[in-house]
Amino acid sequence: MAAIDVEPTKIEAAMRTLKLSGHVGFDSLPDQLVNKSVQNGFVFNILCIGETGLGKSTLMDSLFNTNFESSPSPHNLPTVKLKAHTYELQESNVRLKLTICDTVGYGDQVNKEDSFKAVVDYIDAQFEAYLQEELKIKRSLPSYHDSRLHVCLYFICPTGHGLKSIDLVCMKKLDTKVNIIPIIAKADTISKTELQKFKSKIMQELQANGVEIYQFPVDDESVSEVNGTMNSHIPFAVVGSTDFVKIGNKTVRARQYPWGTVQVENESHCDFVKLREMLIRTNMEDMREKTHARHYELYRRRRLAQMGFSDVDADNKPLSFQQTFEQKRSAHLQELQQKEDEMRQMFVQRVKEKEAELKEAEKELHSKFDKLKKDHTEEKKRLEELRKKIEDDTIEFNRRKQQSAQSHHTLTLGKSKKK
Ligand SMILES: Nc1nc2c(ncn2[C@@H]2O[C@H](COP(=O)(O)OP(=O)(O)OP(=O)(O)O)[C@@H](O)[C@H]2O)c(=O)[nH]1
Ligand SMILES: [Mg+2]
Repeated sequence: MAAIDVEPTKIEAAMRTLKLSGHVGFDSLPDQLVNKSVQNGFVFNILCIGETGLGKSTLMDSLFNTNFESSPSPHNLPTVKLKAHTYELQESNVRLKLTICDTVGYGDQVNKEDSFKAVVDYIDAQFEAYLQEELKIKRSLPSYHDSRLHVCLYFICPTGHGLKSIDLVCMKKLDTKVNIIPIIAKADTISKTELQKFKSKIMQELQANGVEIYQFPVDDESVSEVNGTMNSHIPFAVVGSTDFVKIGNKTVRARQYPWGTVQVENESHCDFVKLREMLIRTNMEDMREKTHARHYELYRRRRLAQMGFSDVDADNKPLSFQQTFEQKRSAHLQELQQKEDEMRQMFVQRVKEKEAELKEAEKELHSKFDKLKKDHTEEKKRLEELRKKIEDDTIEFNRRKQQSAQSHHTLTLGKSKKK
């Protein structure tokens, strides 16, 4: 078809800009898009990585202003596991299918070397499921529940001393697979001056180890300023709480201590509001988009290359999917043919070997039979001779017996005549 053969550059060359003389109506396209998206609802998947009891569930409850009713995890698991829960949330007319995926037992093992493996496998499994759906002939992506993780909140222990090696190793392994936002958990346990030092130490360590964390995008003018400023506040120091405290005439989410109250949504107390602003209110769509266009794309490219697909041939010349498929198909058929030939040859060889073996056995049997036959004949001859000899002996015996009977009779007769 000629239309397919036209190169993109040629299409552009033939393009002209025209002015409309009246209202046509395609300026409603963005609205149509918004309506359709609202109708379909949205999906957002959060991965929370952090040691047991670091406040992951409490922060999720605080962020979405609800109670996800999660239960505490055990501390003595032999391996790290991932637990995902999906919730349907609605705010005005916007429906959000939210999945929160939690690490269970992270950092609890004595040997923490493989702690990241379960997480990497889980992320890859979600990419793989999406890829398999995409590769189906009859695919249903619009109704498919996309479980790919859009963001990873990495909970850093508020030690004040910098990152642990498990943090660095894990984030390094994940930085090409998911948008990472590092956060300092339970930030109410660090003093104000320590916190600043802690934050810059963490950033230094991340940089020194080449860990790429998610940067809020600054290319969109409407949010570039706020995103730019927020990028300099990473890692956010957050506090979560499920308790509410009355302050003045307002009830706020807070943590109460004997010496005072930490308000979760007070910006001078912690960065919770900044995190919520960036994660939910400003950049949720960017994270969804980056997951698809960057992380999933990378996974897909690697997997297709693994399966033997490529956009170029050995000489770096463009190759279509169909060409690659046909090449692979013919190579596969050739391989099959070769295997079939090999198997046939092997079969013939085996049959020949078996035939020779059988012939040898037959020969052996024949010679055994001949020997037996010869032995039998000799035995028969010997027995015949023996029989003949016995017969002769019997005849001789009978003859002698008769002879002796006769001589005895004559002798008796002679005696009686004398009387
Ligand atoms: N000081 C302080 N304590 C917190 C904070 N967030 C949560 N906690 C407390 O830490 C404990 C554990 O909180 P969770 O939210 O259950 O922690 P988690 O990480 O979900 O724990 P697991 O799911 O069991 O791994 C609870 O007693 C919380 O009240 C915080 O920001 N500061
Ligand atoms: Mg929890």
